[in-house]
Amino acid sequence: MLAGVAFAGTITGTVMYDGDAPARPALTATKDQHCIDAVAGTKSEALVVSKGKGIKNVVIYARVRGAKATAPDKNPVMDQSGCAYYPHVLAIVAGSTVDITSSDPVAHNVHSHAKKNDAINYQIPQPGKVIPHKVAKAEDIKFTCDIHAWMTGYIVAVPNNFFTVTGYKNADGAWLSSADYEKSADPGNYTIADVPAGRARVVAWHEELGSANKTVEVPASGDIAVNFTSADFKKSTK
Ligand SMILES: [Cu+2]
Repeated sequence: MLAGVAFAGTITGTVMYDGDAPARPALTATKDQHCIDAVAGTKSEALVVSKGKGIKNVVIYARVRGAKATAPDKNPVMDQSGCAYYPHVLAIVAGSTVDITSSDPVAHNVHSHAKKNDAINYQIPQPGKVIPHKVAKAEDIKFTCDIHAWMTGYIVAVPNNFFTVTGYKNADGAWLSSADYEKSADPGNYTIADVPAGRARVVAWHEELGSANKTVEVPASGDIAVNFTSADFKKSTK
């Protein structure tokens, strides 16, 4: 074997809903005309399933021994747009600083329900204000807005850089809306590349379904398929 050659494989698979997904409840804004207009016709993002039975907004990561957490050079952004958190689920590596901001002409507040990280609660009175928020520890954190009760979002901080989110971006790398995802044939495809060969625990998290995990041996080259369905998930007991 040659020194310096990396032995790494790709974990890939699908996350699919068993049976028929429940209809998404419509959201209703009750204050601020901007929000009432923006939210009209939108639906809850808590469980979004495609025509291909794929589940959107599942965070998947691989726990591997010795993996480091490297924060990105450019801070991930959690926006508030149309009186919704955007993206609805933002996955990051622990130690990242998230730029929390707003694009809306109405005041929001960013209310973190973190237990392991700082549980911030800040007003964002006008669009463009940025609150850099360091998320030091791995945790799935719910965010709400105390002004607008229908607003929820999640920052999911994972322990290393081997992570992805289902249904998150289209082929061009742009955010994929839940309405577009619902119409798609996506089976909940995901890919995590360059995972070191050896044992890995593949963990999947979803805000409604809870979490699931499977332990696999990542090959020294090529792919290993790890598929999940909604029946694999158990709700968190915390
Ligand atoms: Cu708000």
